[in-house]
Amino acid sequence: MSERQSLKEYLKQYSQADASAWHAAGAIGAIAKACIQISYITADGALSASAGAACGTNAGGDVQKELDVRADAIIRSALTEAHVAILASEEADGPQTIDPSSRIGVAFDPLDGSSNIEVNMAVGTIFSIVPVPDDLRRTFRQSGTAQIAAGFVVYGPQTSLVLTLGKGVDIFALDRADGEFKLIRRNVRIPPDTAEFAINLSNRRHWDPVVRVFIDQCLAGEEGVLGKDFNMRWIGSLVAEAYRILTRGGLFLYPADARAGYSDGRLRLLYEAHPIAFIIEQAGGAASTGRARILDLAADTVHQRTPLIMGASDDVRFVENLYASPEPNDRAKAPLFAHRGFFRV
Ligand code: AFP
Repeated sequence: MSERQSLKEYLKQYSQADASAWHAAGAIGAIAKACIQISYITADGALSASAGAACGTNAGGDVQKELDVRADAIIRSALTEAHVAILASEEADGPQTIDPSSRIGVAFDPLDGSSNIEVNMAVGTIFSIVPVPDDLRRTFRQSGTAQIAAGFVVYGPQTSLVLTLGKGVDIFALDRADGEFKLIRRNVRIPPDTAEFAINLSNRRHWDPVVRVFIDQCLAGEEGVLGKDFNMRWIGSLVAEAYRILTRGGLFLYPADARAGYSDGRLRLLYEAHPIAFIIEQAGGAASTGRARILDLAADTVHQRTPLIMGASDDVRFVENLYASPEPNDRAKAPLFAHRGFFRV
């Protein structure tokens, strides 16, 4: 069997492009090495002390698990060794300046989905690599289109790294025989429409009318205006949902809702939605708040939240059209439902 390309060889080729690519390749390599270490700790689960135990709350107000803190420390230490100018993490109040002579900054969620740890479900690490503008303080105030690279690692049955350098999406798997990430899928593409959606249905009473109408149409299946049945998933781990969508297509929705603190949804723009949106778009999908393209947004604060609707491009566009169409209660009869491939009548 031909040797699979290692992440190290892949990054070596990329790093020759220019100074930013060289710095970005160094940061990605450092993050990948840190994630291999995190992968072993998550795999040990309860054997490695109380990894899933709550140990406080982070700056964004989320419950912090012991493993969140450990993962943050591992990645922060790795990036301090790499040539990075400034870091922003879900687990820290504000950005940390490392080496101002570097050309890149890194925003990361060290452990996404950490409420899944104690139930042995997939969790992950998400990262976004951005250029440093003239004013270092504005590094994390740029729109998502400024990103140089983005990726996430899923600690599931397989430890996989999904990566975009701005020219498509490639996937690597951790080869435990030699401790290296190896290329398993090149130029991943997401089908434009789908019959599988992911949303936390328990929040239905809190959603705005558009999301309620849209999901009710999904649930109505063949008998409804959609004209086809759907499958539903909700893993409670953004990286696992994104990986599934990159593998077999689909649509993910974490909309804004009426609960206190959820007026902009739950997910963070800088180190969750921006990197995931970059990857999804690079794979031919779409990522939106329902009213705006995620990558066109710039964060005002490090832990700013955003609604996120991402995956199959035709279906994301359809939800955007629903938001732009007339009164919500007319939406189920909206001409859109009659003319969309997704909603065959
Ligand atoms: P945690 O990191 O606090 O577990 O949150 C995970 C997450 O940000 C994202 O990965 C999931 O898609 C989403 O929250 C799950 O949210 P609900 O628990 O409200 O369903």
